[in-house]
Amino acid sequence: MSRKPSVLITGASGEIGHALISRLAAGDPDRPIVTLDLNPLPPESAAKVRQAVNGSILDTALLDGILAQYEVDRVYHLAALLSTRSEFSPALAHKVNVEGTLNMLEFAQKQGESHGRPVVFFYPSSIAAFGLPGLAVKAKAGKVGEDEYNVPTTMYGANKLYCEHLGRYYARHYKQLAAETMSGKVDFRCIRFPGLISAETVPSGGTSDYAPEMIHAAAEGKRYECFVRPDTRIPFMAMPDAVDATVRLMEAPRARLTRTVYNIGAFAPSAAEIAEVVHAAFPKPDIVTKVDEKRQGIVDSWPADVNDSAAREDWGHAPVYDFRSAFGEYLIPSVKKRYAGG
Ligand code: AKB
Repeated sequence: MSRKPSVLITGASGEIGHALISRLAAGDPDRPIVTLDLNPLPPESAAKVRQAVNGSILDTALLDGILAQYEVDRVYHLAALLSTRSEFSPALAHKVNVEGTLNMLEFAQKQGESHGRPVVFFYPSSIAAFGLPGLAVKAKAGKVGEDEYNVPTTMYGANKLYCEHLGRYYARHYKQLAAETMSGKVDFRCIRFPGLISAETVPSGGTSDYAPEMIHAAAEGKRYECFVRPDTRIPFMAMPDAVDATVRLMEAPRARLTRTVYNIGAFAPSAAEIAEVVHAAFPKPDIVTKVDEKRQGIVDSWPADVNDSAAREDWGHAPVYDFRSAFGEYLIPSVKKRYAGG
């Protein structure tokens, strides 16, 4: 039980959650962190949180229990099924990605009504919310703006795009016909993440995972069959920059924000360029191309890069890592250490 202003992180055992917990615990040690995930938190993360709740965002009774125990005014809703996994289980993806997000928005609304302050709600959307109709259009489109090509071809992308609108509804139009104004309790803020590459966690269920999978396989001395063509290009970001952008957006003064949904970018290498860096960093990596045409089709519908000028102007998005430094200074040294038992 804590009536101190607290943070709730869903999906905290995932790729972003692992890095976010460390950042929030170090940056604001007096704000209790509560996590909710189907999977247990790794011990190093569990040591940094007030309570690690094992359960589902679909369990509204569990959410009501957290509501009664804590005074939450920050929500980082990270729980989701990623794009590849969602294509194998689209109905489950909709339940988790959409109904689960609705549950979390209702949770935030109730919390805001209870303690009277807005609940700042972070929602990670994705470049999967875009849908470019073909490679010629993708090449010509270059850096795509937030409001362009919003025609996703995956269940995950459709889920993310819809939840962007759901969050805007809760923030600005919730129960707009009620006698008393009910909106304004949820301060919804959203980033469309590019492919994220972490040195700390191994990716699971994403279609952009070829980049981190290639690095981790090389570090383990395993063969890697890259499922996209060498010319395939989408935006990527090192996980520390993704977490920095998340915290910057969440801490930005509301008055600075001109949008609820922001693109962010850092670097946009081709699969061949990634393989070249991995070849230079590891002894004899065994990387071969074995295109999975169906997964290739998904990645080809995503933009080659994104226009993130609004994020840079409104709340100072400024990634530290470019392509070379992301691999040379963060990923490769950390992944080598991870598999060397270091
Ligand atoms: C995925 O590949 O599904 C995710 C994403 C691009 O949002 N990493």
